[in-house]
Amino acid sequence: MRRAASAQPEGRDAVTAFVALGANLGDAVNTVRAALVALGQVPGVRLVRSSSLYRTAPVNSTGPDYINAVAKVTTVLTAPALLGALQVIENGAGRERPYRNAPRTLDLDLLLYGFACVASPTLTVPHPRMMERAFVLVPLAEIAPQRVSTAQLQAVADQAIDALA
Ligand code: PH2
Ligand code: MG
Ligand code: MG
Repeated sequence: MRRAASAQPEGRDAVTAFVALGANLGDAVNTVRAALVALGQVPGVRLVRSSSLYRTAPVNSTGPDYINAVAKVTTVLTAPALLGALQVIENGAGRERPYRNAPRTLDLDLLLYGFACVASPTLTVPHPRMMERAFVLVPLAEIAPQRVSTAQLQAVADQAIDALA
């Protein structure tokens, strides 16, 4: 059945997507909180839910502990357009990319875009390393338990992760 024309001005059905947030330079807690607000203010994006903030040790990275979280959004943007919006927010937080997995003021990764699989030179969805990382799976399971299995959580159970009080 076709939707009423006014329900979706862009003419696209909204897709549920999940975004991972991480930061370990500067005031990481405030940066992640501000990024959640900024995400919800992107035209064509609605912030539906955000996980708790978690403190995690760097994984294949260096520097202070990370603050991590996951956000659930609905969006009428395409996956590449959503990725572009995430990069604008990262850059606004002063993100620099001196080398792979360098400590960072803010990292926003597109984890899941509906149930789509995307494999382009600039974007891979589902995120190729998400299943290896407690700092992604634990907050994702908090807000979308149906998207993470018990076995997947078990596989990362050795990685320390603490919800912030
Ligand atoms: N991000 C990385 C590499 N390592 N470790 C933690 N704890 N949290 C992160 O967000 C993180 C990481 C690459 O994006
Ligand atoms: Mg990342
Ligand atoms: Mg990234």
